Amino acid sequence: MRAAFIVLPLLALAACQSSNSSSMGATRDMPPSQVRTVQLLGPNGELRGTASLEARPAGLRIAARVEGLAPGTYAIHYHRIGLCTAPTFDSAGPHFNPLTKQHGTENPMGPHMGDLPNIIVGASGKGEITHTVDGLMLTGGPNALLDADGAAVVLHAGPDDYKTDPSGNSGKRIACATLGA
Ligand SMILES: [Cu+2]
Repeated sequence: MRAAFIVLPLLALAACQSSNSSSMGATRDMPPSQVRTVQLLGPNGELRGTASLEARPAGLRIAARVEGLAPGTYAIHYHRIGLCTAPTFDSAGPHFNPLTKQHGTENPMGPHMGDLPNIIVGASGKGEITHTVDGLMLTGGPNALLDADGAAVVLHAGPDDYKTDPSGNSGKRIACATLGA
């Protein structure tokens, strides 16, 4: 029952975005779905990128873009709490991990549902990923990212090694986006 109240405004949001998000492939060839676009902000509120999340039947798809970064490899994850308090963003808590696994797609005891592939940033200072986490939902069910305390998308200073629990040795948190409940 609770999901019904949440889905309606999201459908309106998805409709608004369909006119200008074709490059993200967010709504093409699909029934209306839950889409959310959020901004990744640094410790001083500077824009570091955007993330568009789309709930699909198979799972949750993310299309994330970053900009204004030094060339390198940057970890990005879903974290458990929808609170981005600068400058450390520790407020976002650990990775979203409803199945109580260890971290990393290369960890035999992993991965977290919040684990995502690294973003590679080239000389332009920009980078992007698209990725779907199977079984992850925005709302509804035990694996819903948007539980009572929401969730966050967090960008890290370094690469995720995909195996070191609990955070892939990915370094400090350099940008954060709140996903409200
Ligand atoms: Cu993280």
